[in-house]
Amino acid sequence: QTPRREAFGSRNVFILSAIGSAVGLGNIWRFPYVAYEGGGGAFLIPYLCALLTAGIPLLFFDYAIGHRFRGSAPLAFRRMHRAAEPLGWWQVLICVVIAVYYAVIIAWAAMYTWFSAQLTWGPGNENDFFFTDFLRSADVAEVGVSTDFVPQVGIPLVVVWLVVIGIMALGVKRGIGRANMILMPLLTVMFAILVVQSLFLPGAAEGLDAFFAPNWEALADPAVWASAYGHIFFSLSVAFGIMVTYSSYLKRKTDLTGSGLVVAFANSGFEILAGIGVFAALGFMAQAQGTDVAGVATSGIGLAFIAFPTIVSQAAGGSIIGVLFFGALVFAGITSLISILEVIVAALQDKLGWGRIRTTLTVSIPLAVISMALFSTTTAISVLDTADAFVNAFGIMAVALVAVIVVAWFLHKLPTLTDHLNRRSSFPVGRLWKILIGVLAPLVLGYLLVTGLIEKISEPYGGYPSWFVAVFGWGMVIALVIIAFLLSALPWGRRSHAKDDPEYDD
Ligand code: LEU
Repeated sequence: QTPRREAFGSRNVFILSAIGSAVGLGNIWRFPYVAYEGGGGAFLIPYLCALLTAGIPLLFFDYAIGHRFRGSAPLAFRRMHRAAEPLGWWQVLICVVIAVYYAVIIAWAAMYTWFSAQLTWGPGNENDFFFTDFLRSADVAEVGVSTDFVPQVGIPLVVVWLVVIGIMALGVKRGIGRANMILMPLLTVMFAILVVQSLFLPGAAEGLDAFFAPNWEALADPAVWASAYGHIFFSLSVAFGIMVTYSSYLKRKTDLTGSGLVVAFANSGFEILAGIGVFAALGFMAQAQGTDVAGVATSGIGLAFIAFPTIVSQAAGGSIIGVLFFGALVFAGITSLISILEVIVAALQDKLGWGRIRTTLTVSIPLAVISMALFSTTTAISVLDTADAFVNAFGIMAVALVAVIVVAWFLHKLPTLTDHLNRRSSFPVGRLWKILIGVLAPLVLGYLLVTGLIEKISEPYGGYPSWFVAVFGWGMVIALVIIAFLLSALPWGRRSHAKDDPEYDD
């Protein structure tokens, strides 16, 4: 007897969990700088275009697939058409790559929450502390991929894995749903306090000026539009299985598009709030260092682990800012990481018909080991940076492109999905949605893929040695596709969910 498919406790828990997935590191450390660099206030235009013409339509697309075909990504695509199963596994494997590095950043942030409380890095020493004392960074060009274990990274990483394994093992309702019910309100409160506190820092107004001042010329630059579209997929967690999986746990009679709009706008709201908080703090940092905001603005690792510690050292009440900021990264990160892992767990559960705990352990332990092996060592940062760049540019974008083309043009499923969305939904979709998914999305994604390809071929990524980029960049993204086909070729377990979900027929 196949176990019954799990479900979220209610639509609200689903919405909160979907927001939990969407709101993550991307919102906090990527968006503010993408917006600033892409024209400040003027960036709102490409951003809204990307959200309305690609982000939200693809979110509906994922929801419709997961909810109509009631399965993890491989199962849902397989139910659409047997030959489409590899698409699902490709999405699962993208999540495997993201999971192993996403966990590491959460572990760093957890340590920095602690460091902030006592300014462990020693004011003025933030940069050296991060690279030399904390990560013990070595250069891949000199040492290759190192196996030297760095305990101050490895130990919190084990803790992060134990926490998420615990949540995952409890299942969709008691684990994922409940974790989001607790962490999301907490995150919102912490973040709100952080933003308000940043606004009172001296120099905050200059930071906000820099963030919002519109540079209209940026709109003529195709790269700005590309960055808006590129950002939105990662930020909304669309196109790599997460929303397919989560929506498969929703009751049959659910308003899908209404939920999607709530999730999308909550995610954007959070993003803009993060921009305000981050730039207010950067304004303070610029003033304290006697330079302008342009001189200190940055994103990603540089923002979180160098600029923010500097702000924490210099601001009055800096430790509180640090604890709130890094604590927010940890909470936002965990609720995203569990959604990434659920894609993998659900896929295996469906394919093999295994129980929750057995599947969770089978998935998580190897992932935890890989993540430890690659990222608790002195060359962590190069591997992480390369894997992130390539999986975004050629994993997420590529699978999204192939999925919309296959579903729209080869399987002709858009009418089925439209009907499904419109059955219960408060916001009807129609011709426009089909055009956005079937025509505009392929064009935009195709453009992004080609420009990304040209850029990454024309100069070696990140200045790393070419053997290194060949393995962790190109090799990795190509391996994902090959393994996806191999996994699809494996037979479905006797107790798998392939055929017999009574709720699937409708
Ligand atoms: N949407 C998440 C973020 O913005 C990432 C995703 C991979 C879960 O960080």
